[in-house]
Amino acid sequence: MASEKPSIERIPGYCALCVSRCGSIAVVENGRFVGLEPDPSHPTGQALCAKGRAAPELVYHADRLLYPLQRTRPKGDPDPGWRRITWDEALDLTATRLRQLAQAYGPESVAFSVASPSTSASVDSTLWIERLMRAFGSPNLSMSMELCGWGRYLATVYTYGASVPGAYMPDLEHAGCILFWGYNPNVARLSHATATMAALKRGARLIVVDPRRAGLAGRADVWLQVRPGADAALALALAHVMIERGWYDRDFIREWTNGPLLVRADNGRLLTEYDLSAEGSAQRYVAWNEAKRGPVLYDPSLGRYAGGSSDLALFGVFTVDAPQGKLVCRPAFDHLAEACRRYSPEAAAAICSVEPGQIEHAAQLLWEARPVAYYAWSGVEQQTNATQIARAIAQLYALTGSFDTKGGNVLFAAAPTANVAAVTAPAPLAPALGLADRPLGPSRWQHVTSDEIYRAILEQQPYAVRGLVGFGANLLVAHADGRRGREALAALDFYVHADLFMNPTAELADIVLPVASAFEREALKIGFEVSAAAQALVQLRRPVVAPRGEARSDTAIVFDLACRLGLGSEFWEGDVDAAYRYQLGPSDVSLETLREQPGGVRAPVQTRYRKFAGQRDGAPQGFATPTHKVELYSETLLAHGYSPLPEHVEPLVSPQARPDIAEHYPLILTCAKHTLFCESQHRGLPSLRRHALDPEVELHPLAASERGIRAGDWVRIETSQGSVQARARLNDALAPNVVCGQHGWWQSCPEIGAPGYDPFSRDGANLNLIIGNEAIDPISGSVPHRAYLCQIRRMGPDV
Ligand SMILES: Nc1nc2c(c(=O)[nH]1)N[C@H]1C(S)=C(S)[C@@H](COP(=O)(O)OP(=O)(O)OC[C@H]3O[C@@H](n4cnc5c(=O)[nH]c(N)nc54)[C@H](O)[C@@H]3O)O[C@H]1N2
Ligand SMILES: Nc1nc2c(c(=O)[nH]1)N[C@H]1C(S)=C(S)[C@@H](COP(=O)(O)OP(=O)(O)OC[C@H]3O[C@@H](n4cnc5c(=O)[nH]c(N)nc54)[C@H](O)[C@@H]3O)O[C@H]1N2
Ligand code: SF4
Ligand SMILES: [Mo]
Repeated sequence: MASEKPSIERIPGYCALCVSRCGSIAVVENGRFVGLEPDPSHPTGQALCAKGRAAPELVYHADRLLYPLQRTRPKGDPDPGWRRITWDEALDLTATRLRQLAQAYGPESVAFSVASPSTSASVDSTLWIERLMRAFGSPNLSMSMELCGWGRYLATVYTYGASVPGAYMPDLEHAGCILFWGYNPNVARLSHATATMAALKRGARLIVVDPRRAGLAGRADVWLQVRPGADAALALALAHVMIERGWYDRDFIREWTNGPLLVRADNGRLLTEYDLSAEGSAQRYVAWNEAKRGPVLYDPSLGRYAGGSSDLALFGVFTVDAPQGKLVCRPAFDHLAEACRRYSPEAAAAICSVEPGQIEHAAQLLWEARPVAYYAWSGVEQQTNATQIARAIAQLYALTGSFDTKGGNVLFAAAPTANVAAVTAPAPLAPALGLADRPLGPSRWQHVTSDEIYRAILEQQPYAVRGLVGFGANLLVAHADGRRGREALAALDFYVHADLFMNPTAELADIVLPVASAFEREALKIGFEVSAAAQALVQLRRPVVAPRGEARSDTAIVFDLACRLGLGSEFWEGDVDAAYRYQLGPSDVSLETLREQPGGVRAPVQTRYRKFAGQRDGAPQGFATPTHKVELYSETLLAHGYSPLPEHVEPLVSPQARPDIAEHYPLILTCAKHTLFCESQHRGLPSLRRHALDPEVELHPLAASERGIRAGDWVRIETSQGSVQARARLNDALAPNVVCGQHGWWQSCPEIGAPGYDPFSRDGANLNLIIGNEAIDPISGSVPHRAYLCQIRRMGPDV
């Protein structure tokens, strides 16, 4: 019998399921998406992970949301009574309710939440969602900054005036030494993992800081097995060794950091010209010139020291004449060196559990194998001392002089585009929820924590939040304290949630909107981050197949909703192509060219290095900080009552900080991502779940045997907040007092008989249910997901 030849289409694009955005080819057979393959011609297309290969399963999953739904029964009722409605009904109702809330209580009473772009295709729409939020007038966006983005995107602004890493990405292609700190690209970002393997092959050195021997730690020249959350002590110790041995870039420190600026002994402020004379400017700073043996002025607007920088003192005590008498001062760098001196390798070892010899070795490698390229991520983000860790690593990095040099952390050139997250006619925004409590934290950039939203709903503090517009975000599972979150979301006047699946957070919505997956929609991506060539690529991803049911892209939802809210003028009256054209305006790339070339277009841009040294208006460009230098010493932090220098602060829930808790819960609890799943997703996909049936907790064989636990036993993870279940996995490369859990378990996979887990019950496996939200980072609000205290018990009839 003659069979018809199948029609096979191969569509170039990229997988948008996680931050890696791997270049890929989608295979479509007779109109059905059947496979995703790597596209080695794409700068991120060397390989795909199992999740990417499972993309067709995701698209055709039986639980996909296909139609807009409206709740017909009260929240809290086990049956929400979902009723299918039309898009017009869903969006008209949403627009009406949101407008009512804005009129009655101000637009700040509506918060927006978005699934993190690192774990989802929300990246296709985040700029437009932010634009909608600003056009609507809300300052409250929850996008996991306190869990995943603070150190990488915002905290380092206080040191470099820009995010490092984040904006300044590791130039793995040319690095001499790669430093991964609380970051495991083998699991988290395949494109970085392959680039690192290539770098190792050509002889680059690698340092990994991780309590677990995970991923590339096994390939590292030095693996520093830090105690969870004690990372700042380690960074300060590395800096100490480098400063003591003279292993730092003196020219960079003198010319480009605020290290030479004198600090007044009496008040800790940077000495200014105004301190020296009433006619002087408080905007000009003072350093000590050793050749002249006297003070010299530094004017940030000119970016220059009178007499140049080569003779500036970095160490010493200097006395200057001031109208009110003599002022004793020391250079900021001397203060930094002193702060680091408290962390000799021996002293630090007692805190962070890394051997002194290894600290010396790593410090030497950082110096001798430079240029250094680094990436730090969630291992050091979800910490109660996340800001201090980010600062300590940032100042350590400054010592190497590798910033924005070839092979260092570089702002790769991308096609210039219009900033579409900002609106054309911005209305004044109310302060974001957390701003009064943590004025230097994410709220400064309109990012709020989920806990701040819960407080605003339940306690109307600092003001009431009554509405929530959710694009994905599974807040109740992502964050500590999901039970309080559930109570809060149930108390909202109105909650609309757009998603691929009905997650435990969406279940509390009034309206649920079905979202097209990344493979059913078009998206524009400017730059692929992992190298200069990748960042120059602009790609308009084609839809592979039509959306299932009535699903629509987030972008389409945003534009349609905006028009119904009367904000059409900010959204090209709903014309997404017109919006893309506006976005691409400053680039030399047209929408038509992008449509013709689905594999992407290289923008005609060239990455330059050391941009800070380039001239602008007759002065060096410098850094976007108050002193226009890298701020090793931060007066901004000082002015808000924080330490101007990085310091080690004990994690707030650790054996040292809370011996009272440790008496009952002696083990340090950390966690890590799953290779097969993104955060709280993907457990319903049979090809993935088959290889990871149950939630697991890793512990050392000694810790296990002391508790009568064998590999594979079901155990209870108990903390002062409650307990959940997991299966024991033994790992003899862990410290005996450290255990590592997994978060994100709730979904079932009936096809292979794998169960779901109630995320709010002790019989479930939601790790974040047993992490408290009281102890948080005083600057960012980051939570202790990566350093907490627990006990593990084998489950039996009574446990
Ligand atoms: N204990 C512990 N907790 C953690 C972490 C940890 O390591 N340990 N990690 C934290 C981190 S780093 C993060 S970023 C957060 C993540 O938390 P979230 O940002 O909430 O991410 P996910 O749990 O992946 O949930 C994503 C949701 O978005 C939906 N979705 C996927 N793609 C799209 C899309 O294109 N559009 C829309 N509208 N929806 C989509 C998915 O179906 C899913 O419901 O969790 C954090 N929580
Ligand atoms: N497969 C997969 N890929 C993902 C995700 C996913 O869930 N699954 N999520 C995406 C998201 S949202 C993010 S934010 C990224 C995150 O990417 P990563 O930050 O790389 O993710 P993790 O594996 O959670 O954490 C990295 C390492 O930090 C270590 N660690 C734990 N505690 C500490 C500590 O106290 N100090 C130090 N130095 N290290 C510690 C862990 O052992 C782990 O190996 O991955 C993205 N990609
Ligand atoms: S690492 Fe996997 S999930 Fe992430 S973009 Fe690549 S293929 Fe997709
Ligand atoms: Mo994340």
